[in-house]
Amino acid sequence: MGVDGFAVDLGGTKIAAARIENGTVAARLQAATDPGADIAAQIDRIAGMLEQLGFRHGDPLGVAVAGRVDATGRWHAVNRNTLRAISAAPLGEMLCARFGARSRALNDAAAAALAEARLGAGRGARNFAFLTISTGVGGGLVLDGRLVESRNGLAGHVGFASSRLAGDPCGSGRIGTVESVASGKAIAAAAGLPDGRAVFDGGRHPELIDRSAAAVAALIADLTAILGLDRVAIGGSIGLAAGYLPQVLAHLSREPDLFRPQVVRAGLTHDSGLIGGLLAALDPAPPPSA
Ligand code: BMX
Repeated sequence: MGVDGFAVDLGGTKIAAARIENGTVAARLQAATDPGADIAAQIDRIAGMLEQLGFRHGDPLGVAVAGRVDATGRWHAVNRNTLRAISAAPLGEMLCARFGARSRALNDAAAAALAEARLGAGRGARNFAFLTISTGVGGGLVLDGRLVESRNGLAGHVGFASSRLAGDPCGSGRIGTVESVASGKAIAAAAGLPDGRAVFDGGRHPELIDRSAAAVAALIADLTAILGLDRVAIGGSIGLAAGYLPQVLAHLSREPDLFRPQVVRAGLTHDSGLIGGLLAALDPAPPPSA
């Protein structure tokens, strides 16, 4: 069965929509995410983009979203500062009603992990993690070829683990998370700039980029201690920015060998979430058992 259909990747900063043919993006649209929009407005935005791409009701559709999607298909922001109007929203149900029964929603980083494990940088790795350093810090864990999921949709949200480099409140309600120092939003807030990429592009505040890389390196070592990771792929607008991965590797090199898995760039780069969303729609794993 070919990987053919449509996908949407709704992140905290941008929405991408794509027509996918034989596992690669054939056409792609992108727009800014409205962080204050409710689910109806988010779905209307998605519908407009899909229509431009030639989507027809009933076509396979994967929708990868920032936030957690629980086993009932309800969508919840974990970082409530990123998506302010999304709480227990009936995403699965509304997607099926609007776009047909072959639509499927899941977390964006989990989708990307699935794509990287099957078709990208994770191929051949037994215990694999994908990390996105973007608006937030997201993750997906694929152990023995199976995506780690939980009924509440929280599994893989590694950005909300604690960091010794952090101490400020996080939009998740925790204090001192990896996301609160390493994400694009955290870097931008510390620099007083509109977004993390502006910090990169301006070449200012290298200490903030370095702190992000150090926090991500420590997270990788922690996850390796817990899960025995063989390989980690790094994606996301910050994760894929020139010079970022070498800084993560430099910090990771100070860890003992035992806690240093192979760390590489996401092979599918900015398309991981899109391709993973469609993979999930084409082969919907049964919801996690109770
Ligand atoms: C946050 C969280 C995750 C998401 C990650 C990356 C929200 C709204 N988001 O940790 O669900 O996977 O950010 O999201 O709770 P992105 O917007 O950077 O792609």
